[in-house]
Amino acid sequence: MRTKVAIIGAGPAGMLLGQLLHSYGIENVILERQTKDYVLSRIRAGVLEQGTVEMLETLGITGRLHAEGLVHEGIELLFGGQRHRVDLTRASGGKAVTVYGQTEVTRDLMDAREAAGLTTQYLAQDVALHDFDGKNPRVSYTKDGLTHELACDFIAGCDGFHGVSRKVLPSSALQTYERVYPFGWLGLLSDTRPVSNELIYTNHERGFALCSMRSPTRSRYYVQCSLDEKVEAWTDDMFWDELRRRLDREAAESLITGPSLEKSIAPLRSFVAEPMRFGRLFLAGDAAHIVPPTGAKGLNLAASDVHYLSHALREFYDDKSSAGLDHYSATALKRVWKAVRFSWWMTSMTHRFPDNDGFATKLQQAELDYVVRSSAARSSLAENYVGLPYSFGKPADGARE
Ligand code: RFL
Ligand code: PHB
Repeated sequence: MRTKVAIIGAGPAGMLLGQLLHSYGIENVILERQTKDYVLSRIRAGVLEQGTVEMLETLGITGRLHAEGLVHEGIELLFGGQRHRVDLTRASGGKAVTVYGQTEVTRDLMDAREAAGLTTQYLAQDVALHDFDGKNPRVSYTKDGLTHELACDFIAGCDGFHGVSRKVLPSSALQTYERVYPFGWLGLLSDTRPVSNELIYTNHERGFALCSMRSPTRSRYYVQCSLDEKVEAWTDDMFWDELRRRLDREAAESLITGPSLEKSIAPLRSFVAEPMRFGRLFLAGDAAHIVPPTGAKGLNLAASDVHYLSHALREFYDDKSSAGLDHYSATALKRVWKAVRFSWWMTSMTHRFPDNDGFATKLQQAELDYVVRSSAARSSLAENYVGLPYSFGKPADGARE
């Protein structure tokens, strides 16, 4: 089999890249290790930047997103027992975010791909990348006991943090940067009415909590937990009690509880691998970088990476120019690092660290108070939360978006 771009991974990065390339007439094949249902069962992101929504709009697949997604013009910060609203739209000059689950984005992309008759190989095992440092890369994999080979012009490694694409690179070719946080998030999904119309990010002495949602009847809540905790040890009642303790009185009293549809623990980490290109292999999304979910940036970064990469590939095929591909890594990393900074800042300001002393706690309180009282600080939070423009920080050396 032969294609132009072999995409490893059918998460948001791979599926979105596949559709963008298809819209430019660039043939591609997606290889995914898991089944379609497995990919769709992972409850992850919930907040889409306006730029991500606009990208999906250009693909003509936002019918369900606009019908079911919830446009949010603000978030609430809860600290010192009081909630403070940050008006994102006012502070960002008119922008907003859309609450629409990652599972739904992926499903819409999968449906569009199927409708267009494009090839996705699910249950592709033992995926291996070959000759990506030359002009004729190949990807081999096994399926149903048979070995297959896919010849291509380029490989896009969109296989997440634990995928193979980054791992095939010699360690001398990559510089990695990492911060592992000493806590995780315990998340619970339930068919209950959300406690508030907007998201509540909470700094509490017992730890961070987040009240989010998927729809007017489906809630997503998180509480900070320690890394050695086991999800099985948390009954639903224990979760609801812990969440209630971290909320203000009004929210605690109006919190509607119910059986969990899903419960899981996610560790928090910042990680960046540089560069995001090695010969004809390009990394995108979680394969190249991870951010803690506090800033709601992971999926949105996957989207901006594939925006840059799809433009660069279009330029290669249409204009016979490699300039966009040559600048892909530098251009994408500029935006990645700003999201790494924002996610680290949101995490630092809202979580309880094991070594938090009185000084660190006072600084957090001062930071939160500053954010809600200073219009400059609110604007800074808002412009990052709704998503920095894709051209932000364009390299001065003429690198293209
Ligand atoms: P994914 O989603 O991990 O998809 C990678 C795909 O590659 C497949 N794969 C392989 N396929 C073939 N061969 C191999 N050897 C393979 N190895 C792996 C996998 O099966 C999978 O299908 O990466 P991608 O596409 O880069 O997307 C990244 C996002 O999923 C991630 O950044 C977000 O979920 C992060 N995130 C959030 N992002 C946001 O923008 N807004 C949010 O509100 C938000 N909330 C969150 C989050 C992540 C969370 N967790 C669980 C880490 C909340 C949480 C709790
Ligand atoms: C979610 O709804 O899962 C969610 C929302 C905002 C975040 C992280 C996760 O910052």
